[in-house]
Amino acid sequence: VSQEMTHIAAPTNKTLGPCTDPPPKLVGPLQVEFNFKLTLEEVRKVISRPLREGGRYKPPDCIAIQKVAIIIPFRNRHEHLKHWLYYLHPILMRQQLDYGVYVINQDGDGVFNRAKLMNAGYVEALKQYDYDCFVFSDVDLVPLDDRNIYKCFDNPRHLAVAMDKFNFRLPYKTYFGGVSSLFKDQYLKINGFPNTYWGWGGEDDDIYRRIVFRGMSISRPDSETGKYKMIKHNRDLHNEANPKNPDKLRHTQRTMDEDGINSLKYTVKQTVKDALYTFITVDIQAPA
Ligand code: UDH
Repeated sequence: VSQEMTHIAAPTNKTLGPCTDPPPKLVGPLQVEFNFKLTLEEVRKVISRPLREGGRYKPPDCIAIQKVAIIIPFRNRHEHLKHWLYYLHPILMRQQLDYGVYVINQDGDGVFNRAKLMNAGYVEALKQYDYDCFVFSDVDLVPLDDRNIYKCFDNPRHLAVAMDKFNFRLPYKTYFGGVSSLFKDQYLKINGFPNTYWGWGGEDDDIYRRIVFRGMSISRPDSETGKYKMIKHNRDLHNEANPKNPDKLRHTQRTMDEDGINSLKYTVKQTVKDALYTFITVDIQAPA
């Protein structure tokens, strides 16, 4: 009897081969606009069928080349998040990634801290799955070409190289803001990101410097593939430019060993698994 049971229960699908590189279903340049309203329910209706709870996906017909956690630092940008989900999920599916979307929501009204939220996202995503690659993305950036693959490379990758707000160019040569990706070992080699950049500015330059000080360089797509459209917005409350941040950059080489993933302290207040994303609210001990 037990043999029969085993036979019946055995999976009928054949073993999957690796996904081809580059992915065969990419279309290249994309039409993206933000001048329409949509509800989360509508996005769920259009997008969520192939997803597993928490915004997880695996290509059904091949083994993905990487397991990618997408980390979004967040507070009070639900309108942007809907657009991001609406555009990114189909792109990430065409890119045939084994991925999950983690929205890391800063609890309370204290000063915002983008890099510390991304550190918390790294830790929390790893509690959910054995990810090997981490993509860190602002919630208001949508790629204009699906050949810009949300995966990791031989060096830390800067993906958002040609944003519309900077006239589709890098604003300066060492810019590392917006969207980036690092393998787990690349991230650990730089002790993760700084936790001490409160308010707007500087943390992306600190991360750039960490990478260079650890002997790595920056991988980038070309400026056609790396085009992005940003959702226009005003400066948020509680994220004012912090005049102390630029000065901190002079000390990165010395401080990076003490300030990073090895000194990260936060608590999880709540985790909610939506169909389209995992929403994790964290207390990062922000100054008022
Ligand atoms: N973020 C939030 N909530 C906040 C602040 C920041 O979710 O209150 C996240 C979000 O993912 C955002 C990212 O952090 O995309 C970066 O923050 P930002 O959008 O404020 O930074 P950016 O440099 O804009 O894109 C700066 C202010 C632009 C004012 C322009 C006025 N014309």
